[in-house]
Formats: sequence, structure tokens, C-alpha cells
Amino acid sequence: MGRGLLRFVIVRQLTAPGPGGVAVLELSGAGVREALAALWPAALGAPRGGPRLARLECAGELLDEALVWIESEQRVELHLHGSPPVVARVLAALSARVAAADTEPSILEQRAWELLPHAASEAGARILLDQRDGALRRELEALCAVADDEAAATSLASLLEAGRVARFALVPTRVVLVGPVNAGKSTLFNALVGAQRAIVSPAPGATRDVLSERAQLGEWPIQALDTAGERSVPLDAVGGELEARGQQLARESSAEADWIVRLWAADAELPPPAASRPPREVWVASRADLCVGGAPGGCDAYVSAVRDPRDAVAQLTRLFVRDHALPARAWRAGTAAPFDGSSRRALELARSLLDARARNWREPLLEALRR
Ligand SMILES: Nc1nc2c(ncn2[C@@H]2O[C@H](COP(=O)(O)OP(=O)(O)OP(=O)(O)O)[C@@H](O)[C@H]2O)c(=O)[nH]1
Ligand SMILES: [Mg+2]
Repeated sequence: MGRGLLRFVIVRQLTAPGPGGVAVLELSGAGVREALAALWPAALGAPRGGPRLARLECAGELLDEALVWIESEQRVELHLHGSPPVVARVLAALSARVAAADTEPSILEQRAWELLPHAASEAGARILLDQRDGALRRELEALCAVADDEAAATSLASLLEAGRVARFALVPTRVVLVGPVNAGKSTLFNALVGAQRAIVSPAPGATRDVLSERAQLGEWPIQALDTAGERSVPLDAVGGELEARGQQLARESSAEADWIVRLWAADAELPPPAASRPPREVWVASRADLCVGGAPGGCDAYVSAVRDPRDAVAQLTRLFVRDHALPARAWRAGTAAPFDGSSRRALELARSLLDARARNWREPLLEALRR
């Protein structure tokens, strides 16, 4: 395996820092065997699996007798004695070895690799793997070679659009459920999360605290928040202060929402005219199965999270995709996408230079390729 591949190896300590019986290090990425071979040359030919006893040596000095587990060509675990100085020496030797190999202009690819554990969805992980394999670099290089400014502007716009879409796959969108008490917010929240996470009750005002869980709308990751129902309770009534605090928390959550789902119990209350709907908000008529004589107009969807939770989630997914102008599939193999703030900023700068007809519009892109 080539020396260059070592640049994708990441060394992490899995156990808590400080003295302990055992300290476990993880080496992940392409080239883990080569990285480990700096301390244990037999790593190059050792069969997969383990644990296997390894004498770790650095510059002829024995550092530790460790257990090595070669899980795959991308991941190795090293179980050391948990003495902090020993761990520090091994970490230093491994990191020096990895850093020494990191001399090629690979930073775009390396950043994509390092973000991989933080991808919020499978589609996001696949997008990052494509960029790790050079999709964005190739596209930026091709873009810099385009002579015609109009063609360059079109390619830039579609790259920026790919970056906008990638962001929805990489970072969970904050989706807040709001609405009157008993509208079925917690029921829908449980359907989204796929578990009985929130208390559901016919008694109005069951939810007080904001509940927050990761969920998916189709392929798109979200952070779903369930909030206290809206109603007016005088402060001096029994429980009035608690109620007010719950409602305040709900308002704070909606102020920070990326997307608000407002539920109206279709059997209880008619929504006001759609013209009064704020931006970033969809209106969903809930408890649609209880609605005799047809559901009221003015809502974007009609759901019954009790009778058909899958349909309720599918309907929300449809609205989410519509409101954020997302494609049918979150990931298309091999597609270039700016995947982090740095690559997006470089493209935005290039676009504003191009818009201003500046001759040096390629510079931010060349810089992104160099950095
Ligand atoms: N038939 C039917 N009942 C539903 C549906 N969704 C919710 N409910 C019922 O409506 C009642 C209130 O549901 P919740 O999910 O607790 O409502 P909520 O909006 O969270 O209420 P608060 O937390 O009090 O604001 C419960 O008895 C649910 O079983 C539905 O789609 N169909
Ligand atoms: Mg509730």
C-alpha cells in the first residue's frame, strides 16, 4: 500500500484519559497496518482478528507489550497497559508516523474523512466518502480549467446547490412540533422517533419540558422537538406558573427552529386562514380519523399518527422535501459536493467574484485545493 494512504489514519483513545488497568487506542482509516508497523513491524503481515500479543518498540526501545486486534484493513484496536506515560509515548509515535506521511495536498479529502463519524445520516456518510475519494477535488479542478465565464457560473451554481443539499444530509434539521394542547404533538413525536418516548394522554397539558430526539424524515436526519401545548392558564391558577414555564420553553424552541410543524386537532379546532401562516411553518391537521364529515381546509396535510403512524411520517417527509426543495434521493454516487463551511465559503467567494466579472474568480478555488 502506498505511503500516501497513511494520511487517512486517525488515532483516538477510546478509554478515559488518566491511569487505568488498560488503555484502548483505535486506529481507523486506510493504511492502519502501515501506521502500526512503526511500532510493530509484524502488523504488515499479521492475519486479521485477534487479540494478538505485540511488543511495541520505538527506536529500539520496548514501549509496551500490548494486545492488538486487527478488525479490518480500516480499523485496528490496540490494548495497552493503562499507564499515562506509556500511552503518551505510543500516541506520540503513532501520530508522528501518521503526520509524517501527511505531506501531500490532501486536506480536502482528509477533512471529509475526519467529518465522517459526525455525519448525521447514511446519505451524509456516503457523500463524505465520495469527497474523501476526490469527487470535489476533481470538480474544482475541472471548474478552474473552464475558460468561458458563463459556463463556469453554471457549474459553480450547481456545485453550491449540491452543497446546500448535502448539508441537509450531514446536519440534522431542527424540527419543532407546536400547537394547542391535545393536538397530538407527542403522538406524532413518538411516531417520528419510533418509540414511546413522550407521555401521551387525553388530559390536556401532559407535556411540559421540551423533549428532543434524533429522527429521520425519509433519508433526511432531523432533531425532533416535542413541546408543551398552547393554552391560556392564569398565572395564579393552580399549576399556572409551571404551565407558563412550559409554554415559554416551547416559544424558545420554536424561535430556534429550522422548521416548525404546527398541529391542529382536526376534530377540535379550525385553523385560521392560511394567509396568516408564518414562514418556515407547515400546518398539519392531526387526529384526522376523528373528523366526521371531512377534514377542515387550510392545512398542508391530514394525518392520524395513532391509526397510521407510517403515513403520518411519510406525509411530513413529503412536506419537508417540498419546503426545502430537496431532491428525491439524498445521495447520488460520485457526486461532488462542498461538504463543510470552508469549501462552501470558497465557492461562494468565487461566485461573487465571477458575478462582479473579476478575472481572479478562480483564486478562492485554487486556494481551497491547496489548503
Ligand atoms: N384518534 C386519535 N387520537 C389521537 C391521535 N393523535 C393523538 N390522539 C389522542 O389525543 C390525545 C392527546 O394526544 P397527545 O399526543 O398527548 O397530544 P399533545 O398535543 O402532545 O398534548 P399536550 O402535551 O397536552 O399539549 C391522546 O389521547 C391521544 O391518544 C390520532 O391521530 N387519532
Ligand atoms: Mg404532549
